[in-house]
Amino acid sequence: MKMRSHRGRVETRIIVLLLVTVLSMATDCPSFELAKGINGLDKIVLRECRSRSAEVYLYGGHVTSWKNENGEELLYLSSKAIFKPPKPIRGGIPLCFPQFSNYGPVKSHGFARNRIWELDANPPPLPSNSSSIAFVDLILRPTEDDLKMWPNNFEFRMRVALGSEGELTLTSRVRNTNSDGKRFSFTFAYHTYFSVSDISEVRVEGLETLDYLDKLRNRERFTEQGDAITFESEASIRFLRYLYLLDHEKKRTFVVRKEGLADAVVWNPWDKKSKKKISDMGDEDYKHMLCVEAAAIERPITLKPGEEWKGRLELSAVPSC
Ligand code: TA6
Repeated sequence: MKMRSHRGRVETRIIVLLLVTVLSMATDCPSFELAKGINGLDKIVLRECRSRSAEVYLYGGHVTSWKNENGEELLYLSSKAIFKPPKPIRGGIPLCFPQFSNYGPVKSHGFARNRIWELDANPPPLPSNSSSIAFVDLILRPTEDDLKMWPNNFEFRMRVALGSEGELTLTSRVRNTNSDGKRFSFTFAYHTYFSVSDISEVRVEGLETLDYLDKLRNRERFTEQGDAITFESEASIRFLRYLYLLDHEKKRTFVVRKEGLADAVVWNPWDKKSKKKISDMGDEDYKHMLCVEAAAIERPITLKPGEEWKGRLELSAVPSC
């Protein structure tokens, strides 16, 4: 692999930071800015004039905030979230790569969410979404430790974009840069934590007739019969296709559109698990969050050297009755 020196990386980062700052100052209504987040970690803030915004930490390439035109937060972020590497941030949109959960030899949910990503000054062209108001490009390359865990060279590029209607789009591109002719396979998820009014007031639609695997029933395969699922206990299930998350109390529907991501996971840890096993989550937080994750799990993605995979997630929040 072509490993860049630490000094090279620092210099590139300083140039990119200067460029971003100059561009941000050049407009009355800055579309993005660099800021210090919790515990001094670097974050990028994407904005448009009507209070819509999104925030992404370089730590984990992790989106931690997405706000609508009223400044309301649409993602759940735990008040107990530990913003201290290597602990992943609880809430927002963790990236699971190169492995989802414990489906393989790498640690659960992979290592991308535990790494400091870099700003990508010169990403290869990505067909731009003309409605994007602000976006930022990030890149992750493997560290020596990653290569011990998962011996594959890759470039993982991600664009986070805020659209003119407030939609949030994450586009991931993973390229195999192995120089020894070796293919690699990986699984992936955008582990999105949505903020909901009350878990007993929400339902997920768009799942009828789809097959699913229930992790709480030995990952057995079932076929969904109903037109929606509601929540009364712990849930950890995996579906296909795109989804709608309806929050009746807030009169809001989240639409989850996905490309290149055949699976979806729906997860809520419920009371016992969040109290006993998830120390970085408040005891009652399970009532106000639901993970609806766009993923590629059942059929891992396989890339030959030089090949690239793209997985796109678009989230929008629309009024509903
Ligand atoms: O996506 C669902 C899941 O795999 C659950 O089984 C649960 O463990 C969750 O992710 C959170 O994982 P984490 O490692 O972030 O605590």
